[in-house]
Amino acid sequence: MKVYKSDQIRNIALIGNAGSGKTTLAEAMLFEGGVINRRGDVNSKNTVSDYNAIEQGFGNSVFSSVLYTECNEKKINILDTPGMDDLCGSVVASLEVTGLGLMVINTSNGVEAGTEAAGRHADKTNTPLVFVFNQLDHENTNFDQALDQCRSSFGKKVTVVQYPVDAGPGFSSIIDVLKMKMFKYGPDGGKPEILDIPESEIEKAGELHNELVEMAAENEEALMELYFDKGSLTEDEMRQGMKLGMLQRDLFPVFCTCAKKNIGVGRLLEFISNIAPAPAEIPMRKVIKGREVKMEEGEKPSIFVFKTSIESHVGEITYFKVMSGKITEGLDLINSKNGNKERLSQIFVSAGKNRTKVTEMVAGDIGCTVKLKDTKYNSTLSEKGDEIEFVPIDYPGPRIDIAIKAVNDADDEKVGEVLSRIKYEDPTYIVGYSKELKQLIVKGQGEYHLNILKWIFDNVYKIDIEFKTPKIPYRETITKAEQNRLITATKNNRAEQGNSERCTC
Ligand SMILES: Nc1nc2c(ncn2[C@@H]2O[C@H](COP(=O)(O)OP(=O)(O)OP(=O)(O)O)[C@@H](O)[C@H]2O)c(=O)[nH]1
Ligand SMILES: [Mg+2]
Repeated sequence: MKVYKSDQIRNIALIGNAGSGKTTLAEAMLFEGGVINRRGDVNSKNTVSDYNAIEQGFGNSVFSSVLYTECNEKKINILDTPGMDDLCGSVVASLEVTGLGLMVINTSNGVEAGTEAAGRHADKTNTPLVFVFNQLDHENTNFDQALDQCRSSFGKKVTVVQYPVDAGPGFSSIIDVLKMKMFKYGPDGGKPEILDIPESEIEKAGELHNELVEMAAENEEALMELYFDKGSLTEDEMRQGMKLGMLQRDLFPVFCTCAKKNIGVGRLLEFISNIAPAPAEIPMRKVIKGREVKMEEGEKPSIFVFKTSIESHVGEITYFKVMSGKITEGLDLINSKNGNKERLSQIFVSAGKNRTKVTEMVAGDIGCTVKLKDTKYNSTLSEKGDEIEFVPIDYPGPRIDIAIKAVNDADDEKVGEVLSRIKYEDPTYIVGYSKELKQLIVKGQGEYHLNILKWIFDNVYKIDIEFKTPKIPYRETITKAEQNRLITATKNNRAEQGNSERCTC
């Protein structure tokens, strides 16, 4: 496997409503980059990203998957996140680590609850967005309506770079107003024919091109001057302006795809490889301990762990981003949380469950390792004597709580053990024993989140569990006489305080 330099790396997170097509898009991206030579399908349960048994059981993504592809000599790391809002923990972590969100929209539904929820996470983490208008081959697809809805929810910064010519079941052609060309795809998608814009579309394409030029020029004074002088910008100047606009979250470009038929995916990757910010171009994660770190290859090495997963036959897999310097196989680093030495005996790049060993990895890249002793999500590993701790990921707080119990009393202890593992894989489960209620309480994001927990107990650990409403804690009620006594005592207290204050004046 090739070793990529920092400036050859791009990191993106696929976010959006459940079923909008993120996993299908990821599959097409891997295919386009030559990482796989056959595209799987979520319905056939053979995609690279949804490889967990639970994902195949539920028919949707449950965990974020770490994948990569290649385009124009750049390695594009892709974090495919689940769209169900109950699983938002991995959306937040993925946005914080990648710094660019691809918001996938099902154009037959427009903006959905999950689109808005993902948008809120992107706002909170201050992450730039690219909109991917997907499923343009649907009978009910409606590009204009989806665009209007995105503009009402996300503002006028949602800017058309591409629009479909023939959206609907025979969808094949996209007009690109950055390149001012039409891309026409065959039935199997892939490489398009690049054609001149047809006569009938020239006026519309010209107007949208001008809108895009203005949106790009607005981001830098020099570009604005050029635009006033020449009345236009070159493709490179537009790219420069668009990149600045994206970084400032003033421009959210819109791209068109039919992920299922691999239409528009290659061009989207090309745009990411050309315009998406390199890791050093996004704001550096702050530290809460140690020196200020720069995302540079020449710095001392440090990595930030954003995900832990447990897989049968492998054990614990630790996913990280290299935050500075270069890491190599066999490197010893210190976990700043507990002071333990950890050896990176093997480092891998990951495409779902397939891991490829690499000898080194540089600042900005995303990879994984195995067999660490005691390093979980939110840990920083750095050199001895250069202990650093990055700001932890701000996971969303719980929205519901429930008491959990083994159906068979003999399994009670095992339930506790399993929960303490699961909460490392999904930190939005919070587990604790309430001494007051004498119940084991799980806090989570919602009913779906709890269904997932039940599935894991049933299918992975084969332990029968039941959920119960937490007991209501017993509190003494205050009698009327006692209330009166407390009121009189408070009044006397206040009067005494007032006196003492006056005395000191
Ligand atoms: N017709 C059509 N179907 C699509 C397209 N993209 C995805 N689908 C289908 O939409 C369904 C959901 O696709 P996924 O890729 O699993 O969607 P997702 O966004 O990953 O869903 P979650 O993991 O639940 O968030 C599947 O049946 C796909 O085959 C598309 O461009 N056109
Ligand atoms: Mg998915």
